Amino acid sequence: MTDIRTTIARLLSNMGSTREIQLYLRRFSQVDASRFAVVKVGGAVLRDDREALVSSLAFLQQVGLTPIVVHGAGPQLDEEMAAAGIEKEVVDGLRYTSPEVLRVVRRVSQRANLELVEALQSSDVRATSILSGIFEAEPLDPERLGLVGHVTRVDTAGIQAAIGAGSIPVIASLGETAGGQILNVNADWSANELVKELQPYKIIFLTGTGGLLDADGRIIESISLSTQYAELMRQPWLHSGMRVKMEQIHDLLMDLPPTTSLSITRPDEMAKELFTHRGSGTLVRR
Ligand code: X2W
Repeated sequence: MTDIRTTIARLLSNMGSTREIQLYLRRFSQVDASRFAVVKVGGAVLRDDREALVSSLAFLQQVGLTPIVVHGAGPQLDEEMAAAGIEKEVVDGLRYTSPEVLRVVRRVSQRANLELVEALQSSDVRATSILSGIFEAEPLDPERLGLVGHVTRVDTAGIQAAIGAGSIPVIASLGETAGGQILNVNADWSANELVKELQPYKIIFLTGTGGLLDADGRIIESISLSTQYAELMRQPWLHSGMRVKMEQIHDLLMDLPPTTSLSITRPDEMAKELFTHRGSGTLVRR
């Protein structure tokens, strides 16, 4: 059973008083509860950090801030494909998806999803598995990428139903065409499309590194896009994966109300990021 007191004790050890946490709770209680936060969970976090993930999601639900979870399963797909002897091909950072790869994608995404939902439920956290019906998609470039999709429409009905029942929606990153063809969608992309549709108060990206790292491997605490983005993009140490991610974050935040912020953090630091001034991880604002 996940213990709310453990999380609060850990928060307090970072603050010294309950004033800060009360301040944030008060602020968050004014936010529309059906769209408090979209939390994107990378496959590596699901695999390596599930206990902390479950306890931090449980904490949010226990204080009445039901998060909306969308997850990937990239490393699990790599492993499963290697075990099946299927060669991985990456085109423009996306996994070439043949019908054979798609079968693995469906199986592995579903398994990763159910494992998280079951872990939440066995910690007495209400959670709803959502494997389809959210992301309408179309093939992006069938010749070069096979069955990779980009999201064309987001249907939030299933999410709202779960939230209304106090249950954490846990959404796999699979798209579906109007004709019913399942497509493989990059989980950062599906999270971004969900964010554009729902316009949540907070966007949280949970990664293994726990933030954007500078040239010395230290976490950059905050980035103001309007004053620091151009400079950041000039840095030679910003490796290509993170560069693409930052470009996407930039475009996303520019499309949203200026009060929206995005945090890149680790599961065990998520409550600290949300409820303390000092935070943790990297906070990105317009
Ligand atoms: C991704 C979907 C999984 C994903 C893939 O096949 O790896 C495409 O590349 P992470 O763990 O969040 O990276 N899709 C089209 O994005 O998982």
